[in-house]
Amino acid sequence: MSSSADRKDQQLEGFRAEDPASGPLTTDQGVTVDHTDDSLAAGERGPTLMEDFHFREKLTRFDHERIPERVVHARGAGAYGYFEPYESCAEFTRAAFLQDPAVRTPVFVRFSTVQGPRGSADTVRDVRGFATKFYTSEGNYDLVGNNFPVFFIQDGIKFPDFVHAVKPEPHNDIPTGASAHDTLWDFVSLQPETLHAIMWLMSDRAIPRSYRMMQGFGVHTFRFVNADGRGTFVKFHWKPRLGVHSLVWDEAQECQGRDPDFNRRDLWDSIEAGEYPEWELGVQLVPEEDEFAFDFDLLDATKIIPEEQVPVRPIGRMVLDRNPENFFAETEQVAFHTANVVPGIDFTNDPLLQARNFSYLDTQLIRLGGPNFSQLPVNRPLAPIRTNQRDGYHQSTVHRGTNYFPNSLGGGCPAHAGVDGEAITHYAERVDGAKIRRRSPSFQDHYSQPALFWNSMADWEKQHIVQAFRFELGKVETREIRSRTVEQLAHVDGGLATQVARGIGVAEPSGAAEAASKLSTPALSLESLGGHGPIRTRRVAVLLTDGVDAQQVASVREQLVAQGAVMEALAATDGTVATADGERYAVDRALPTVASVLYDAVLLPGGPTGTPPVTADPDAMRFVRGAYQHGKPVAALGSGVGVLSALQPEGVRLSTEFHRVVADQGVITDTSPGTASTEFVQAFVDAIAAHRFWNRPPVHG
Ligand code: HDE
Repeated sequence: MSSSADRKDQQLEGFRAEDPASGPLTTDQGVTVDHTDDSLAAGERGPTLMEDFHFREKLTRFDHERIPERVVHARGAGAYGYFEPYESCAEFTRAAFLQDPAVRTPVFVRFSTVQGPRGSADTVRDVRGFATKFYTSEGNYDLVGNNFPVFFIQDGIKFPDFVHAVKPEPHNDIPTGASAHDTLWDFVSLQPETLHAIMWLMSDRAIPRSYRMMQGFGVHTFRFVNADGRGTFVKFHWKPRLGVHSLVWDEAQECQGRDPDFNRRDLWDSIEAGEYPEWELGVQLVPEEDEFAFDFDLLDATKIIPEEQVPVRPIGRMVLDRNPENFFAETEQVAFHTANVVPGIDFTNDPLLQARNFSYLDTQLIRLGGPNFSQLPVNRPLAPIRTNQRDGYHQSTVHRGTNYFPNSLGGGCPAHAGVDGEAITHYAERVDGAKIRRRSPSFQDHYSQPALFWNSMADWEKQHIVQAFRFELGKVETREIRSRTVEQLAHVDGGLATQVARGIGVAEPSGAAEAASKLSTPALSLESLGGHGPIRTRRVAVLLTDGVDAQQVASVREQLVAQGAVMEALAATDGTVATADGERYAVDRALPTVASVLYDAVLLPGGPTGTPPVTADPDAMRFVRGAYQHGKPVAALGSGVGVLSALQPEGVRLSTEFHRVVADQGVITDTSPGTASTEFVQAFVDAIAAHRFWNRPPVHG
């Protein structure tokens, strides 16, 4: 793995390579200018002249650098990669990119938050977008999904209402990137179809540890169509290879200040380091004849299909292995559209999906300034384009020949493919109905699935959900909205509603209703999705001071790095520390520039001469306290254990047994001096793989 300095050098190399032929500076017209540091003026101290075309062009171009940010999902990070199917899916779909395991289809993925503007922080409580563009041989296919499997509303006509409610309040544009405010909860309390997605939003799913450790979902029920024209309902799932992991709320908030780019930096750095994130694509398939076999409607995007009812079948994998070269050109200008489908993938009548099929094209027209955005490199299909569409803003294709059909002058080209063969045909679904503006009665149950979600959570997840509700509703100024929301929660689960009510100073729900469902499904719980995965790319901090036993550090480092973990040496100041054997040990970062929230685990090595004085450094102690508080693995060796002992009065739990490995709730200690034992390293690796230990008592430092 290359060091961050090496990576920076490579990047700069890239910038230099971009330098147009390394020649002299020119105007947009290609005229060479002598310099660009002084504007043309009438005398050294005189007024600037209108005639200075270089100055005017430069400023004008600068003034026009911004395009409107996305109304939602404004803040994003993208990467290129590829998708390959495990085997042919011909039985269900004729989509060319799902036929042959030997065929790799290039992709571009953009991850995003939803509420905040482009400059907002990454680790806010929010849904994450997970949009994938497959550049298939039959044209572009966009799977524009989220990291929740359900959405807040059932019909797209409510989208502007929902988005207005969750966005900053209109009078003062507050809060940025946050849902904890009156208008959102006013809407939620009056629109119970939001409750299922709200449960996800209050869970730790809304604060992912990394985009690389996040599930993705197509949300809607789509339709696969095979070569015989047979349709099968399908729901799409992305599952990360590294397990599903989240932050804790306190940590997420601190991250917003310590590193507002926490998630996008993580994605960028991993790809630069050759640690390519990977997801498995899975599908839940429902034969058409089973359309009405569920106690919810497949067309209702506020519902999941429990995996016990329809298992997720893995069909392929996606690897992201290349960072974009220019954020604006690629990540900002990428244009997704749910209606970008290829033969073999079709829609259903889900009213949310139908609305999206209108909205995304409309959005791109205003955002990218005209109809030719599909000519931008990131949007351009690999499949050949032959249309009679012409002109418009920013047309960069020089079309030749005729531009209408039928024609004889152009040899009848582009010709019609006909309905057989390669052409896409819309699924011939029979439709018959009166024109009405009315929600189907099959969309009316808003409480069973939020209850299913709640029942599926581990105790610590439930606790986090209650705390999140208390935080969010605690920021709501209008008491009536708080009470109304609690009444809604009472329809989901009386216990949940009561616990929330107690934290926000409103009356507990009267005669708390029975739970709306007694069912549960482990597939929803982070407890079952997270633990004991590989430790690849987990960030481990080792806290150093003068007198450290370098051999001891090396004995842990070697094995952790061999398993793909990233280890960074931190000390009070940058530079080096003196080791016990008289050498210098290079420091990666100075403690005041980082915090435990940016790492997954911490190692406290010792030295042969008693407790190293890291206990005297308030930054170091804050670091250890934070890591412990957030449930992260903490390992200490030799006199390094003394650091933990110093925190015992604050509530850090530590069983001091001398000269043996003790692993308890992710705190691994061995007071023996010298190199770490295999047993110690294994216990540390296991703890890092488990990610977090939720059952630690709170500390009060
Ligand atoms: Fe979107 N959504 N959305 N959305 N959405 C946009 O399109 C919209 C919905 C999602 O990285 C916009 O290009 C409507 C569900 C992602 O560029 C806009 C409705 C899901 C992204 C839009 C929905 C999503 C968007 C804004 C209700 C998950 C970011 C900029 C009918 C399945 C894509 C843009 C990227 C972006 C409309 C609901 C996911 C305004 C009308 C459900 C990941 O067109």
